[in-house]
Amino acid sequence: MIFEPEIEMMERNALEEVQSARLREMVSRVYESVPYMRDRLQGVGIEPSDITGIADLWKLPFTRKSDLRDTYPFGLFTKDKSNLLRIHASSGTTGKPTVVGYTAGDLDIFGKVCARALAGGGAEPGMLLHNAYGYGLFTGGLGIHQGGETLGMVVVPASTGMTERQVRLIMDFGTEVLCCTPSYALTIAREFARQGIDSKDIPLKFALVGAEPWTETMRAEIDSRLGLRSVNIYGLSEIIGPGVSFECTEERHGSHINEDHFLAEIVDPDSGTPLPDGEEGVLVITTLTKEALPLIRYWTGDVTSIERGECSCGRTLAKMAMVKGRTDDMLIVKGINVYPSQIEAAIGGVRGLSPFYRLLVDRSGTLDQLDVEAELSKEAFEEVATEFLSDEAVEADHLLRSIRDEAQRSIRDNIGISARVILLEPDRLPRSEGGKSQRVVDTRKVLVS
Ligand code: DLL
Repeated sequence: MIFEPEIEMMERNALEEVQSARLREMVSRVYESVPYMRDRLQGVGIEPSDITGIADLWKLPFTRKSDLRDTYPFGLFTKDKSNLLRIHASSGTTGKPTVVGYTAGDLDIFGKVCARALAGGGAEPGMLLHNAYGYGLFTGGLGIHQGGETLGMVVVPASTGMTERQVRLIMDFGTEVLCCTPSYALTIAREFARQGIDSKDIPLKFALVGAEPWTETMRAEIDSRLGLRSVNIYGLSEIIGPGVSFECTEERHGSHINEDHFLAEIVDPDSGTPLPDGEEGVLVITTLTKEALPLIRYWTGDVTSIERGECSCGRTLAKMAMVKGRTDDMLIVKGINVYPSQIEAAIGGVRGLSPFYRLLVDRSGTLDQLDVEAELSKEAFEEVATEFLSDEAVEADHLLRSIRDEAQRSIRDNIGISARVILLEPDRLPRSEGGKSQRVVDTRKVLVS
């Protein structure tokens, strides 16, 4: 189902006209009402009249997370805080949190873009939506909640944690749609298995997962363990929250960007130069309709690429590839750039491994060392245990070594880096309780321990 077909299937010329008109209006509004941004634009010699349409976008300067921090809490807002209906904030592991605000109009857009995503993922009015994104300052819980209500779904505001209860509610209510992070979807799947519930008896049909990078291997795992069809949902608080882009269940290949609200570009991470469609770089977004916190060329830090063209679902909205990671999550190991999701993809195809892994980066002397802790799948572990018990320790050892060697080879062949793979028993690594998962422990910066 397409929630707003008149927009989501709009002809590109017409869409670009809408974008240009909205961009002109937005730049003038920001110039008039945000002194910090007026100074920034004047500093690079830009007057609102210089921006006649989307072809002039490149002339505008980037806005970065540091601008939000420097003007904490409300310095980039166009409206006085008494005109807002809601505030969210990102926890911010370092320094001040990033604060974002919404007018009534912004919340209306938030609900609609999330409704578009839910509909794209297979949800329909009247279906039950189990929302296991965190409720609170994080945008995931309330954003998806409002999207569900906007679509006419019955929302179960489960939030995160208490996984046993989540499973019971889904079974008792006969819930069709699940929303949570991909890592939490796997935690929920494990709880279903623990309770002895077979995937074919789980009522769930669709899942919209996002808020952190994930891969096709994880998708296959989520789909088969929960007996559903999962799609990606992407977004960030600064732009609105979830609902910036979403996959359609027809293709599940690229996430449609809600381009009537969010103008997307891909730029070179070093020079900031816009890159052509299909090339990988940093996603930069300009909000076209946001009232409280409009942002000009916001540097998301997320690495992806954009494709335009026909989609079998009928939508004409451009699509962005799965986010590979954030430029600030990128590890440089022995001089080679590595995103955790690349390691995940490289070991994902190795038979005998589960989707759970963790990267440990350390330095001995001047040499970086990358260790990949990877859990064995339950089946492989049982095979090894059976061989040990029946006095076939040599075969067991052989099996473990072959899994390890294949994982190391795959990392070397795919990423060009040598890593030591450490095999763990199932369930040894910390599991997601609903929030974003931490996959990297980098001790290179530790001065004293
Ligand atoms: O994570 C909003 C959200 C909630 C999106 C629920 C999807 C579902 P923030 O906490 O501000 O907002 O974090 C935004 O998370 O810049 C990406 O680095 C990452 N991210 C979000 N969605 C995806 C995704 C929410 N589908 C940051 N794939 C973004 C990969 C994602 N990374």
